[in-house]
Amino acid sequence: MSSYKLVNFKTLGDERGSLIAIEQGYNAPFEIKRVYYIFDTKEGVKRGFHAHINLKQIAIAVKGACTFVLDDGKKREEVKLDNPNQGLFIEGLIWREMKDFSQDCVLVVLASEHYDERDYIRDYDKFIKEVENGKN
Ligand code: T46
Repeated sequence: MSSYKLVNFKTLGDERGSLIAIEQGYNAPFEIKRVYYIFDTKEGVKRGFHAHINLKQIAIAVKGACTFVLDDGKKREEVKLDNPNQGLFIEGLIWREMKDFSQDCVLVVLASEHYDERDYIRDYDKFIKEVENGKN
């Protein structure tokens, strides 16, 4: 099963400022085994250019903004992340590219599995073949 969607997180704010909590089983629908963050991305840089076979992830621009290009093998869509109360949930065979990082962008990603290069498909033609093989 492959899909992606934007999810909204509740902001717990008071006079001191804002706080968002992400809890496994509540607003994160998978066991969180890994957290990584991408920051100091140089101007004009594009990242990603791969799909995952099994991984589930939630990506949050906790500061600044960036744009995800999401491709399910049939259609391409752009999703801009520019708000810490929004997360992009991605599961399964979705080709992703990231671009238009603002200088201050900090992109935090929660992942369902430990890092494993074998879960990556980094060749677009191979990704399309996997989709056509019905693994999507
Ligand atoms: C994804 C998008 C949104 C590790 O050693 N451990 C890790 O957990 C990760 C994520 C990466 N790495 C190494 C592998 C590469 O040598 O860090 C280097 C950069 O990784 P990569 O080129 O895959 O980074 P992005 O920004 O293209 O993609 C990353 C994630 O890899 C990927 O899962 O969905 O962010």
